[in-house]
Amino acid sequence: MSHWGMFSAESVAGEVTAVHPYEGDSNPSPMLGNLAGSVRSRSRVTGPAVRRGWLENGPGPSDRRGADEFVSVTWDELTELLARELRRVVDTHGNNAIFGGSYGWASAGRFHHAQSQVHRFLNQLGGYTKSVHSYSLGATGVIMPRVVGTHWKLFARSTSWDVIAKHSDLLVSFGGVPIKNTGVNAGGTSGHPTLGALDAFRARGGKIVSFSPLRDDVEGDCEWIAPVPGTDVAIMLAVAFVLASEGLHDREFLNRFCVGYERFEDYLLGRADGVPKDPRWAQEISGVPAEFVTDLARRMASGRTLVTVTWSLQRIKHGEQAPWMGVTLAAMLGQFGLPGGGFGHGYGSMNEPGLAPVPYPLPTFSQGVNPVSDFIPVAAISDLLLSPGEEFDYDGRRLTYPDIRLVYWAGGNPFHHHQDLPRLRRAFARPDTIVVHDPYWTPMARSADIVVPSTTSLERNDLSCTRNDPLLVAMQQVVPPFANSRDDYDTFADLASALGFGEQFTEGRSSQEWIEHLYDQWRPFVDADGGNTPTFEDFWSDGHYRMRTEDNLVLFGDFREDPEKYPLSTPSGKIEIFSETIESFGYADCAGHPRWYEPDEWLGGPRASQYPLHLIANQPKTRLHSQLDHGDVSQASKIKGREPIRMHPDAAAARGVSAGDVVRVFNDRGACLAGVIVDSDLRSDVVQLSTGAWYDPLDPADPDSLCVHGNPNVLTPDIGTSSLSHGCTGQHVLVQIEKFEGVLPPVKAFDPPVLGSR
Ligand code: PGD
Repeated sequence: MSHWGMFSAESVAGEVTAVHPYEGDSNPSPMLGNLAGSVRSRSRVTGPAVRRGWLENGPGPSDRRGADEFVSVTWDELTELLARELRRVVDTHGNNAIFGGSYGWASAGRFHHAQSQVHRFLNQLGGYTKSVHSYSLGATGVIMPRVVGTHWKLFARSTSWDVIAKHSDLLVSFGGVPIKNTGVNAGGTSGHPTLGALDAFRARGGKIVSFSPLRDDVEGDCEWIAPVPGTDVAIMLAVAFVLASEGLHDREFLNRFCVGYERFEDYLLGRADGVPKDPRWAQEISGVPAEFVTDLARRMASGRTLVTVTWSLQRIKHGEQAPWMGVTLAAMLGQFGLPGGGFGHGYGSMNEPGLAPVPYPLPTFSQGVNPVSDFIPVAAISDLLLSPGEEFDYDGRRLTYPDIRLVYWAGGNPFHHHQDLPRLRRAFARPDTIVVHDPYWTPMARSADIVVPSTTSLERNDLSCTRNDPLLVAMQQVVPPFANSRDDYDTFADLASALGFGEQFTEGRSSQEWIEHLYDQWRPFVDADGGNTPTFEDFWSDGHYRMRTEDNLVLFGDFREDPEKYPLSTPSGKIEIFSETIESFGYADCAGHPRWYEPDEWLGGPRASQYPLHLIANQPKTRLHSQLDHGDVSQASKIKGREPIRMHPDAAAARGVSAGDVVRVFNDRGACLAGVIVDSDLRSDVVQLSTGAWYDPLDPADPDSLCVHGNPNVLTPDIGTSSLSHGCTGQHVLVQIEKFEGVLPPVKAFDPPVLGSR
């Protein structure tokens, strides 16, 4: 099992040679093609390694990270020096001087999940400064619990695809329903039903209106509207304006199930600020014709309409507003909780939304309790390291960044997920020590002091399942561990033992015994629900167990049926179109109801005169984030070895650029190279460069160096969505582009660093 689907594999001499998708999967992800050849890739870390500067000079801040050579050490040496350094930091600076947020997707698998492993270890060490929420859903994770009482139920208990296919008339999707993203599910998936469901929906006469700068955010038939990027909230407001002014809104629903509509309406109609948010006002901002918006509002009110907002819409400055306004629009239509109507968040952002959930908990490896209370919103990593002692706002609280001395990362790649990489590099020069566990020499591993070689999921046994998939899968080892790599569990078990809590960490179990233990602990939940689970031995030889799923769900169906019995977990128990709580925080960048805020970086602002192209840094089609960028499918998409950038023919012609050329993409934060695809299926002032090409600085010693490979995060702003949630804003950035002339520098991202001897 992988995050991008279930498969069986063939291997020869310790390498995976072929991968076959699960026969029950109707639309397997092409990303599976990256797995063959991945175990013995030249980018693998062959054994424990320590940065020479750290080994020779000891712990301390260093701007040589990412540029220094490494020295091979034995496992015993690694355990000894790492245990000593952890003890030093804890004794001298306290446990909150360790940052163990360690964000990242790592691999599928319930036991060998890298974050669970590192968090359990650090908790037992006495705790660590953690991070909260995710790069995927930083804004949603904070705003939605305040508006509808939850964020995770919006996906895990979303209206199912079957219900949409059967009941919806109109899907108005802000951000489309990008099929490429449904290839992926955190923790794995045994099926990819989205494409089939959309076909069935259309065959019944269902229509899709897709607001997106990119045509292919919906595959197949749809009405494609390409507004100025980042202006969706203005369009939603204009639709709401038409509903309110033509009396098409459902007053009864708003009174019974919502609070604060009147306050919002004062703003919407311009009573509060003298600016009616009508379709003409929205046309000025978004470029979408007022007549279209007026007509759309009437169409939306005349049938069963699902308003969907992709996660990408909240990965932008003021990202809280799009999901909040989406909820408000759906509430005005009064179809919340009706089959095929209401609100959806994340259809096409990951496979999970629209899939039926299992009704019981999953097998879980306990992380224990973190005794340290300090935390950061996950996308504040550079702020944390650069500004110790500084105060910041977050969700109604005033918090302080602790002074971090040691950074511990396992299963993530901040050089993929974080924004403004030149700034991140300066931040990573600050701590005394950086430790990274990864199977590969990712840019993050190269920027570490201590590199711990992990196995991949192909080299170990595990259990996999997710909350919206019917199969519990026996993940069976395909090949032996590569070179001198080890399971993260074994590394932590040895370290815990050297630090005096080995027995507490392992509870006396080997990996295989843990897997069996997790299975046995989980069986009673299933059996109490009428399941009939086999013994572990039988399960392991069968390869999977099929669980019961809750089919034909309707998001908030129970709330609509009986709001007194099933209130939302908000202060009012209702949908909070106006939130007294948020208003009471007094934030200038997130007030008590959804509203239009002008973004910092958009084509309508002054910055566009210098950087006139809006770059969409979206999720890649050919890999998961940065994982297996060296794989066959990802490599086949590169142009002269660079990440592909899509440009409209007009934008290309204006710069004398043709398909297959290499261009320099730049702004005042940084620059990268990329290979050109000319494509008319995007706005002429929009370019698209996906995330995930491994960061490859021309001069590894210079944080401002050109990335020769095409990582858009050298360009993106490191600014939180708002004082409320401080989510990631990496999806959008303004750039300029010019043809790259001269000798092309080689791509060295996948070459391991120099490994010297002592
Ligand atoms: P991955 O490339 O998946 O990226 O960021 P994330 O850090 O999750 O990194 C996972 C790492 O784990 C890989 O290096 C892999 O080799 C390693 N790994 C795999 N298995 C194991 C294991 O068993 N043990 C150990 N120790 N390591 C393992 C993703 C993040 O990026 C996300 S979720 C989103 S949604 C964001 N999206 C955007 C965006 O839209 N635009 C921009 N510009 N930036 C983004 N960044 C965010």
